[in-house]
Amino acid sequence: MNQNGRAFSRMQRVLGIVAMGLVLAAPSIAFAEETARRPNIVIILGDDLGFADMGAFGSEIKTPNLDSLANDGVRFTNFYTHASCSPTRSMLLSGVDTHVNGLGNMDEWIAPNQRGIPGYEGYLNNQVTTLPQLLKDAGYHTYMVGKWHMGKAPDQIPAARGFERDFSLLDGAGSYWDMTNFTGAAPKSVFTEDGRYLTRLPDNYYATKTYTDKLIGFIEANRSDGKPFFAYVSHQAPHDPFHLPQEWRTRHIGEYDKGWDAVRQERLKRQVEFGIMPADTKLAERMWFLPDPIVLAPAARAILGKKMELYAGMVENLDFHVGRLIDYLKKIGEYENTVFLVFGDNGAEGNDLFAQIAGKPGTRDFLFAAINWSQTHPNAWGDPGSYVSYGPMWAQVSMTPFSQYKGWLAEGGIRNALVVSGPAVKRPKGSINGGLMHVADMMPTLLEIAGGSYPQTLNGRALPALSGKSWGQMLAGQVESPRTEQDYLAWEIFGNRAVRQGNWKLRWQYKPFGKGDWELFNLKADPAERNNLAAEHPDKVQALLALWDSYARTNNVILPSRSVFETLEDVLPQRVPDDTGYPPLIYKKQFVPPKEMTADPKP
Ligand SMILES: [Ca+2]
Repeated sequence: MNQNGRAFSRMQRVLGIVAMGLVLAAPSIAFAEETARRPNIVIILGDDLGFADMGAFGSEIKTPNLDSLANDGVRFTNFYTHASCSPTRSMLLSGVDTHVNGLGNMDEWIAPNQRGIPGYEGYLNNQVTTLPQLLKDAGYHTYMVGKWHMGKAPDQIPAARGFERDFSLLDGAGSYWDMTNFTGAAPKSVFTEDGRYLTRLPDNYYATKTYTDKLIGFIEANRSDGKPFFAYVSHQAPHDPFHLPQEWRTRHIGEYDKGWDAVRQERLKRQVEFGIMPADTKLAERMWFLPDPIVLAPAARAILGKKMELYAGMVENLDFHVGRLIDYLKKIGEYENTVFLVFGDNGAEGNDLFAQIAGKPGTRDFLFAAINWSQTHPNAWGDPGSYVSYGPMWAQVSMTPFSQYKGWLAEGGIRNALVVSGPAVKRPKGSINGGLMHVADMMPTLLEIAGGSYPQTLNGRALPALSGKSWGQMLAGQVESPRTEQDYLAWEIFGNRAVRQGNWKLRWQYKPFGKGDWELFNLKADPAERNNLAAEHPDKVQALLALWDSYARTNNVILPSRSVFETLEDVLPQRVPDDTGYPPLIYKKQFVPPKEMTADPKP
């Protein structure tokens, strides 16, 4: 670019800054006086990455690059997503509640009574606009790599929703090595590159590596024009199937044979040392249908441990490629001027997706899996054609110290680790904050950082109000939370419901993960949701119920007539009744006769 061009683009930036001043009454993220350049924004999303999976959040998994962002920024411990992939992503990119933006239910699980109703389209609908669109309007380059999961039709793909460049997997999951997907009806994953549907994948494709290569290429191609960029790095990793190159499979051999309880205890100990969890935190109950690992034979523990070895490898490989991106940004001098946001999109995956799809012998999809997902030998785990996930025991480890996992509205389904770093963050480097935050807050926060604005109308139609709150003042260190004690958050997915206000949370879940009734928890005293206080605090239950009703009315929540979880009670073993002492059978202690009446057998 010549000198005149540079001067012109500088003038555009100044004009953008002036525009921001008009739009935002009191912008708390003041970049204007410090630097003439607006920061780049990089969102690094780990698919099904758990709260406790980064080293900086207590994991033994080695994530030096993600940890370096945590050390340069702030770790947030009260950050909420939704309980599954596309609902979280829809709020991230629209800033609007799922029941309004089209992901009132996941496309894969829309109930009969939700079909055809606005807000339940199963893709990001046209009632909302998107963060990349508004950032593009504000003068940013907008790039996306990785998983989209919010629609496949030409008007629903990343290129149609504000991304200038993209390399995207449109499906919710699939092979990391090729285009193989999961069902006979939809056997191939669908990819786009710059708005064109791909006929095949690039040579030497491996999802995490290729996404990173593509993104670096996008940034490199435009970097001489001086415009800031927004990159949505929506990694497929570490979502199952655990597919990873050979050299990443063997870094933790035998390390998990000690079993899930021991690893959870170790992670909690580190979380307490770091100050992520309070010193008196107790672990959530081990799910009642899981064995105590010490009762398992060594071979069984080794084979279950190997699944966690592969998961750890997936996370470490993800971290490695994040490190490549960081190194590249440092090399071109953009690292210091980049805001990073790192988080997982929902709780770790403890459900058996593969069994849900292909678990029933005699079905079409069982046959499809037998042909396309046949590499079942442990030595082939990680290869194309293998399908490994790690089960509820290790998902609980990933969500230490919380209860339950992905799909549910217990903390293990919706609370995740968040790191924010970069020029917008004025809090001490490496510090930890417990403010109450939500993924829908990212839209107003990032618009504030970028000097963009949220319009009231789109093509003459009113846009729905943003449901989140900007973190501007909090990142600047002026307040400890974007929310007051009166503000509340609420969720609904698959018929499960929850609301949180202050330290209190009210939750309704299907049996047997819930009671099929409202349960009340004090998350400050009991983050692992061990003690249901509903009977002791009926007034609090009523107050929170009123908030949930208000949320449901405002957002047109339609409880599903069918749920993925509705028959789970018939599938899982019965929970030992809470009422201790019943049935007497399992509480009868060993009868010990009076010692003086005992004798050895007669010869
Ligand atoms: Ca996910």
